[in-house]
Amino acid sequence: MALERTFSIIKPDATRRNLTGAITARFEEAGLRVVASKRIQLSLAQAQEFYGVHKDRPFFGELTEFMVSEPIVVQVLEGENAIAKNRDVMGATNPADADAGTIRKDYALSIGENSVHGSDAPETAAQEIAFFFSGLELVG
Ligand code: RTP
Ligand code: MG
Repeated sequence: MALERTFSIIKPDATRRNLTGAITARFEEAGLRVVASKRIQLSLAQAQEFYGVHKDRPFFGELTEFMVSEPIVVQVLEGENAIAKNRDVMGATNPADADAGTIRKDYALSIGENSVHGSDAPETAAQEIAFFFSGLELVG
């Protein structure tokens, strides 16, 4: 299979606890290469736009407030089958349901403060990468 790219966020609960390196190591150990990475502070408007698909869900306010509560680290990960591989390494949304050895099992605090985001399909990966990065910032 050809190389694929996916978009990842190390969320505020994880940056706050200095888990950026540990989480990045999990990606690299799984064979995903970090081809772009930056630490940023999202505005509330940016968080609401990024999570627009969830705007009618009961957790939307909580989620967007959480995502602006501390800086985040946004990354583009590249590898074979990167989207599925990244979601395997992340584990289930709710850490109580996540498999042993996954990032969310080991680090997530709750279903909301669950340490990482990862794109769920090729179309969303492309959109999410373009939301945060210019082509010049992607160095394969
Ligand atoms: P993500 O998009 O962050 O990679 O996570 P996901 O696909 O596993 O989860 P999704 O259903 O897309 O939900 C997006 C994020 O919203 C928060 N959430 N809170 N309180 C709740 O019931 C609840 N449900 C979801 C989580 O931070 C989740 O990652
Ligand atoms: Mg999702």
